[in-house]
Amino acid sequence: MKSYAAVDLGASSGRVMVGRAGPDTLELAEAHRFPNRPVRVPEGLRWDVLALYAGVLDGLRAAGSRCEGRIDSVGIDSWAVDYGLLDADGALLGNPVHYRDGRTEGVAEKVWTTVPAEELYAATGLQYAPFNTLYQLTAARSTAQLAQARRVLLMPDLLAYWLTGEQGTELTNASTTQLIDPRTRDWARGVADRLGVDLGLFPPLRHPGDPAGVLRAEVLEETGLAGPVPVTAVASHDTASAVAAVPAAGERFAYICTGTWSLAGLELTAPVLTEESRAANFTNELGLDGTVRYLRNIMGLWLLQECVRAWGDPDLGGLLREAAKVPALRSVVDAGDAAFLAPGRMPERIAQACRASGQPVPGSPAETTRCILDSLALAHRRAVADAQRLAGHPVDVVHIVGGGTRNALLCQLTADACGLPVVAGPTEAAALGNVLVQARAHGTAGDLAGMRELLVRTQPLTRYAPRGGTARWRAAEARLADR
Ligand code: LFR
Repeated sequence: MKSYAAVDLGASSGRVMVGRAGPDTLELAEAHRFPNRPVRVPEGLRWDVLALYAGVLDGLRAAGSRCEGRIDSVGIDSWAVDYGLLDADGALLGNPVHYRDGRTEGVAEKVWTTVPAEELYAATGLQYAPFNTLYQLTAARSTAQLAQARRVLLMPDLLAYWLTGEQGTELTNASTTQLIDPRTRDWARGVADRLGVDLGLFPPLRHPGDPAGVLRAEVLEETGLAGPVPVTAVASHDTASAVAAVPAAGERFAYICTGTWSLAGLELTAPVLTEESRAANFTNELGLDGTVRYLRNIMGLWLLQECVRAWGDPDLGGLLREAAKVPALRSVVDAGDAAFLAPGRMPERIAQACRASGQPVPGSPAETTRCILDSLALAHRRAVADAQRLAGHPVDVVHIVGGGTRNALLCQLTADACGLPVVAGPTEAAALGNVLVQARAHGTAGDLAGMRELLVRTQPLTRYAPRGGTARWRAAEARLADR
């Protein structure tokens, strides 16, 4: 059996996991977890990428000590869209900008005066989100840093570069830039030309499973690993790795990758580029093996994380138990609303959204928590239903993967709201998808269907049956739509 290190970086924490995979085995253990704390400096909100890299090195050392210093490969996945700029010497220019930074406000509207939103969608299939890399690069246009930049590296590609000295642009993550054509799975050169984006700044595309270099000698020394250790490109967008690890049998399934975000949708074989799909703000991101991740971004547990932070970090278990006792569906907010994107004052912002829509204003933390979970379940219901309709692809089951699988109330409410059975698990889906792609590249895992069979056989899954009462969810949905 081989051992793989999966570096999985989320918006609030990073982890290095050790995965062991064989024909009938798939095990995952956490070697190291570290916080990912964005920092607000006078210029705006930035990622502390050096702290992340230090966490990765610590994690590789911890991973090695679990495997007598022998790791067969390393793979890196992270959140999407963000990037670092390198100068002509290959040195990083400044801290990467956080996608929740305000610099992209109003930028999309300016871009659309050159390439109308409809054309942009038809060419790239990407949802509107203010932080798409295209808008970030446009916002950075007149900055000294971009003028000096000779390279753009997406976050996992930047860390891989520091580990190996080699540069590439991994495709699944590149598909979130709004500069990729999901039909050709190559750069959308026409769009880039019209918008003055220099695609030459990106190193060549690489695909999940491609070799991405070997750990540099200094990295081996610092981590105590025995070389050579190859780095393998995985589906480096965390959501792409998580979708690869959805333990589905067959094709009639929807998934919700839960964590800071809820990414809810379908796995398709071709993008849906219709005007109706654009209006519903569905995205066509690229997945493993020619698949398309047709999904909607929903604010996700970010809403709760930000409230919990504002409340001074009370015990989450207790809060959820209290929230379960609060009457259902008293007030709901639109969990897809970009108004909730920026950090800060979340309980007040949720209260304000309820007040403005003439609903009871949640008072206690338990009531606010209930409002958030009901709103998320409702947004899950809408996304699963809209995706099926827009793609003409019916489903019988909803898979929930990621951190939200630990939240039994959210899983049950999602089953109730969707009126479909929910299968929850695995929690560490992104890390498992990361490991499986490495295992396949190194000869110990099968195709996507084979990977999923292995997941079904090896991972603990929890099932939630819908408890009825879909009419109440339908009514809540109509109420929200009316406002
Ligand atoms: C989830 C995720 C989403 C992406 C958002 C911002 O971690 O990668 O898929 O839309 O973060 O990058």
